Amino acid sequence: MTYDHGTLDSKWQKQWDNEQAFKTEDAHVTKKPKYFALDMFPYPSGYGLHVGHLASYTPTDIIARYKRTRGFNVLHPMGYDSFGLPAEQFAIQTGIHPAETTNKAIAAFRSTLKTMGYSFDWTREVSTADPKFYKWTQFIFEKLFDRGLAYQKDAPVNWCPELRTVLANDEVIDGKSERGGHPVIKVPMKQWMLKITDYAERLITDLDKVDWPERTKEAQRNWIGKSEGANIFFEVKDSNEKLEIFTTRPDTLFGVTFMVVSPEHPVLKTIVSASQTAVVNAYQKLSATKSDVERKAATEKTGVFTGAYAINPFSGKSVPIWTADYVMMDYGTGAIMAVPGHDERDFEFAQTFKLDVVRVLESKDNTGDLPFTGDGQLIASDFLNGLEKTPAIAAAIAEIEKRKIGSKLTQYKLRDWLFSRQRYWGEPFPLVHFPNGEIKTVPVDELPVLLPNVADYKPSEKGESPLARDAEFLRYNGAAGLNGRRETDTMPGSAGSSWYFLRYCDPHNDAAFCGFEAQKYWMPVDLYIGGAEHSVGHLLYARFWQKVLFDAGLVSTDEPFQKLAHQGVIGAADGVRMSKSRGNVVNADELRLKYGADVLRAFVMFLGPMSADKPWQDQGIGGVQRFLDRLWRACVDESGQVIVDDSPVSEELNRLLHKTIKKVGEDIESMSFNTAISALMILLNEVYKASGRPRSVLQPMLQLVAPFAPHISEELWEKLGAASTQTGILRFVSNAKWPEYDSALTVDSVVSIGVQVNGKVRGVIEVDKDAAEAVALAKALELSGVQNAVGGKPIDKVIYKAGRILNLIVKA
Ligand code: ANZ
Repeated sequence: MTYDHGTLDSKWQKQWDNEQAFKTEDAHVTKKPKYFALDMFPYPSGYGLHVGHLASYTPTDIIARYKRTRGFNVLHPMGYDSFGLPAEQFAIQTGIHPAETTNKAIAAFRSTLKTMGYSFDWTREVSTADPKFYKWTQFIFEKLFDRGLAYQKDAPVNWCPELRTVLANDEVIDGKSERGGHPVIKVPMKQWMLKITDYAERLITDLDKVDWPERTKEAQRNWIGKSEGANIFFEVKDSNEKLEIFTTRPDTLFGVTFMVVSPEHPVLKTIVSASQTAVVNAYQKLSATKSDVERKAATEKTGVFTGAYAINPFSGKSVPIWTADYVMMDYGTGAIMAVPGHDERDFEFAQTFKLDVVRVLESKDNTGDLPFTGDGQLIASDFLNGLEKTPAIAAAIAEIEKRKIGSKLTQYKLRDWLFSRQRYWGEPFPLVHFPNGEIKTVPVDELPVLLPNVADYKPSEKGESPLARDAEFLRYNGAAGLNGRRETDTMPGSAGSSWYFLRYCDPHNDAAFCGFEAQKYWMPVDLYIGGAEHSVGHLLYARFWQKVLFDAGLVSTDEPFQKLAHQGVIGAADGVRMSKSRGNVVNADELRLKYGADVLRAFVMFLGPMSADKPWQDQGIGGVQRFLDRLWRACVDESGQVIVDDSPVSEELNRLLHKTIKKVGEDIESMSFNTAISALMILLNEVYKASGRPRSVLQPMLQLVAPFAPHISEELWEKLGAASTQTGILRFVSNAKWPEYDSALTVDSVVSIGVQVNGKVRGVIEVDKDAAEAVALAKALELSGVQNAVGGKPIDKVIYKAGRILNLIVKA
C-alpha cells in the first residue's frame, strides 16, 4: 500500500470542481483554437456506470485533457438523453412521475461520472427532458414542418388488444407483449413521419467529407441503399392497365418469363381474373399476417397466379402476372419483372411453380449453371446481343426512353422516419389541429408546449397517448381567437439526440437553440466517440437534422461530426457480452472503490486497442496498479517525503524521455492509448535503473501520465512543487503546457544495418546513421561471415544507403 487513492480522488475532484478547472471559454471571448470532444450522451439509467461507459468516455477525456495542454479551448460536455421508455414503464407500474425517476437517475449518474475524474465542463450540462431544452427540440420540429418535411401517414403500430395499448418495438418479443406475453398485432394508425428520404442522396455523398470508420460509412450507405435502374411500363393484356415495375437490370428484359406484384398492390383489384379472385384474396390475407422481416427471410417462396398476363415491351411475348410476398409494396413500384435465369429469388419462385427459365447472359466461367448473377455478354436478346452487362443496361434504357415506355430511375431503400409515439414521456408536438382540418405550428413565443402532468401514464384505450385524456391540455385557445385541439402524440427519444450537441455550444441561450456565432466557432464536432450500434439510427438522424438546419440558414456546417470513432465492446471474461440477465456485468463503481479512478481509467485503456472488441480480464488490472504505485514510490518515500532530486541523467535516459514525449503525444492523437501506457511503463523502468530520482525526467513524465491517471499526477505534481510556479487553474498538471521534445533526441544516431554479399545477408554492423561508405565498408569487412562470402575476391561494386543497407557485389 503506497498511496490512498480514495483520498486523492476526492481531493482533486473537489479542487477541479471548485475552481472550474475545465470550464470552456465562450466562443465570443476566446482567442484560442477550438476542439470539440463529444461523447454519445447516456440514457440516465438507475444502474449507473458500467465498463462500457468507461471504454467510451475515457478516450474522449484523455484527448480533451491532452488538447487543453496543447493550447486548445476544449468543449468536453456531458448531458442526458432523458426521455424514453424505462422511466415511463416505471411510472405506469408505480405512479411515480417519470421526471422524478429521471432526475434521481441523473443526479446519481452525474456523481458517478465525477468520481471517475472526467474533465467535463459541468456548466454546460443538458438534459433532453428539460423544458428549457425541449423548447428548442419543438422549435426545430417547427422548422421541419415549415419546410414540408413532416407529414402524417397511416403506419402500422404494435397493438396489444389484451393490454389495450400500443407497444414500442422493444416491448414486443416474438409477436407477444413483453409484459404478460399477450399477442400483439399490427394495426394502421396515423403517425408523424419525417421526410429523411428527401436527403438520401446528400446523406450518401457527404459521407466523403467526414473522417469516419469505413465500416460505419458503409453501414450508412447500405441502409440508404441506393440502386440505379429504370422503371418500365408493361401493358396488361386485354386491359387498359399498365403495370409499372422497377428494375436494376433492364438488360435482362428478354429473359422475363413472369411478373410479380406485391399482395398489397392496388392494381390487383383491376387485373385479377374472376376465377382467381378467391385465391388471390386468401393469399392477401395470409401475407398480411407476416412481418416484412419474415417475408424477406422466408426460405420457401409462396404466391398465386392472378389470371392476368403482361406483354413484354421488347419481345412482344405475354407472360403471366403473379402475386407473391417476396415483392414488397414499399420499394420501387411494388411490382417486378421476373428474370429467373439471372435472379436468385425469381429462380426459386420459378422452380417452386414450374415457370420458364430463360438464359440471356453468358460468360466464359459460367456456361451452364442458373441462375447466373454475374457479369457477361447478352445472348438471345435481339439488339442487345454481344454487349457486356453495363453497356447493355445503357442501351436498354436508351431504347426504353426512346419508346417512352419508362425511364432511368434511382431508388433508395431508406424509408421516412416514423417520428411519433402514443406515449407520455416525450416532447409534445408543437402543433394544433383546427376544425377546418388545418394543422398549424404553435407560435414560437408560446414554446415550449409543456408536457402536462397526468394521473395515468398509460396510453388511452383507443391507443392514443395519455395526453389525449387531458382536457385542459387538449384545448388550444390561440391569440387570434382561433380554437383548436392540440396534437397528443409525443416525439421519439431520437428527437433530442439529433441536435443536443448544438446546445452544448451555447447551452444557456434563451433566444435561440444555439447562437449562430457559437455554433460557427464550435461546429463541427472534432471528435465523436460512441458505440457502433448507432452506426445508422442516431448518426443518420443527426446528420439529417443538421442538413435541414443548414438549409434553413441556422447553422453553418452541413455535417455535424467531422471525426467519429467507436469504442470496442468489452465482453465478459468468458467472451460473451455482458448483460444483466447473465449476471456477468462488471460494475465500474466497485472496481473504482477498490483500485481508484486512475487505475481503472488506465486499465480500461490498457485492455487493448480502443476500437477492438475485447474481453474483460481482471488479472491485468494488477499490472496497471503496480505501475502507478511505482510511479508514486519513484517520487515519494514511505513517510510521504519527496525523494525526487536533481541528479543528472544519462544520455540514454534523456533520449528515452524525449522519445516517450513524442510517442505519447502521437499515440493520444491516433487514439492508440494502450501503446502510450506501455511506453510510460518502459520509461518508468528506466528511471528505476538511474542512480537518482531525476526531476528532469519525472516531472515531465507526470504530465504524460496525467491524461490517463489525473489524480495521482496532480498530487505528485503538487508535492514536487511544480504547481507552485503557476497560479489559478494553471497550477493543475491537467492544465500545464504539454512538454516539448527535442526531435534530434528522438532519432537514434547509431543504427544496425544488414550487410549483404551478392544480395544475401552475411552479417550486421552498428554504425552511425549517416556514417560514410568507407566507414561502413571497413566495419563490414571485419565480420567473418562477410569475409568468408567475399572469399578474397575483388569487390566489384558497393551499394550503400546510409542507415539502411550495405550490399557488396563480388564477381563469381
Ligand atoms: C429484374 C432483375 C433481373 C432484377 C436480374 C435483378 C436481377 P436492389 O438492387 O436491391 O435495388 N425488385 C424491385 N422492386 C422490388 C420490390 N418491391 N420487392 C422485391 N424486389 C424488388 O434490387 C432491385 C431489384 O430487385 C430489381 O431488379 C427487381 O428485380 C427487384 F437479373 O429486376 B430486378
